[in-house]
Amino acid sequence: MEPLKPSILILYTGGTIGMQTDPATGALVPFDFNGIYEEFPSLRRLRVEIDVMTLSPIIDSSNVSPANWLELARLIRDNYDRYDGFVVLHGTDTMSYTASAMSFLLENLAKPVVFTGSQIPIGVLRTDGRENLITAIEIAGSRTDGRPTVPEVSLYFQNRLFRANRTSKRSAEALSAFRSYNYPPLAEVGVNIAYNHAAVLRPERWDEPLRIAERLADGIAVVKLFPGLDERTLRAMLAAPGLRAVVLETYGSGNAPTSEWFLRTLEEAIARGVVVVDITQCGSGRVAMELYETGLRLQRIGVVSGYDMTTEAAATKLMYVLGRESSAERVRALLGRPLRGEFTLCGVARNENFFYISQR
Ligand code: ASN
Repeated sequence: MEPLKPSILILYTGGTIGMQTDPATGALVPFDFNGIYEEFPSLRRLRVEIDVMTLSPIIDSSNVSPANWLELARLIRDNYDRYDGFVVLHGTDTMSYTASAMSFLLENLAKPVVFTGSQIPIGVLRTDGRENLITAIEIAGSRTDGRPTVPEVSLYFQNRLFRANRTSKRSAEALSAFRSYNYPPLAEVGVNIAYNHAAVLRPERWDEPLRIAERLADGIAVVKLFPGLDERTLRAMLAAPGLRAVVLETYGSGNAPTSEWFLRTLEEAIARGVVVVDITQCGSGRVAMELYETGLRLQRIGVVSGYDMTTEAAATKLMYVLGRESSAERVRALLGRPLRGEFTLCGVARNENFFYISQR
């Protein structure tokens, strides 16, 4: 008997991938993914069953909000038992934020959730969307030794599959728009899909029911340091009503000025209960606050290390953790360990075949 075909649910949220040219007017109009087999007959050869759900309204991803993330998480939860994998079509501009948020929101995930999109509309001849879509579907349906090959939230773009919460959009122009500077690709796609099995996150238990977090905290700010940031401006930012946490984008390996006003302003915010997480504004590499005096001073006043997290992962992890926990001690404990492989505690990400530094 033929083995059952994997069933995949495509969740279409909007973005460039869903656009095609209206032959009558020449303007870009939304593509109807329900007609996916008619548009891409070759999909039938993939040996997967596909259903499509279109979120309403479809949006340019610049308009995405945490409320949309919670809705997406609920849709995945409500359909979790019916499908073997999920493909989320999303605009590229904020895809890394949504996909990072989803990695935290989906607790006990044991099935693939693959995000993809495109830089050129799917209805344009030279689109990158067709390959991104077809390969994302194939990855979402892939099984190894009877289990899903990539049972985590991932992002597929231009021949590479990444852990979603390690990615950032790095090019507004190139078709290879995403990078994962601090973690190796989960798969490289050429003639074949070469999975990097050792790098893939697997659940501790496969049979735990999927749970989702129902709340994401607000009051999160991202503050990027630059020489010239003055006391009045920083003080105003940290005095924002309802501020609960700050992702502080520091220099190099987590360094910041040692001027008294700067440290005092941060220390006062921390004393008011604001959580401050230190991540580097460099693309690749990690925060090591103990390395220089300029980082050590931050550590002493209670700034938390963000290790090698991206801004996208740090901001969404704070929303998730602060939405879930009210005790400052629990918050610190959850920030201090990787929950979904979003940072590497020490050293450079390593696996058997591969000593990975950067893809620049
Ligand atoms: N503005 C689009 C979006 O993020 C960009 C894209 O999808 N390439 O929705």
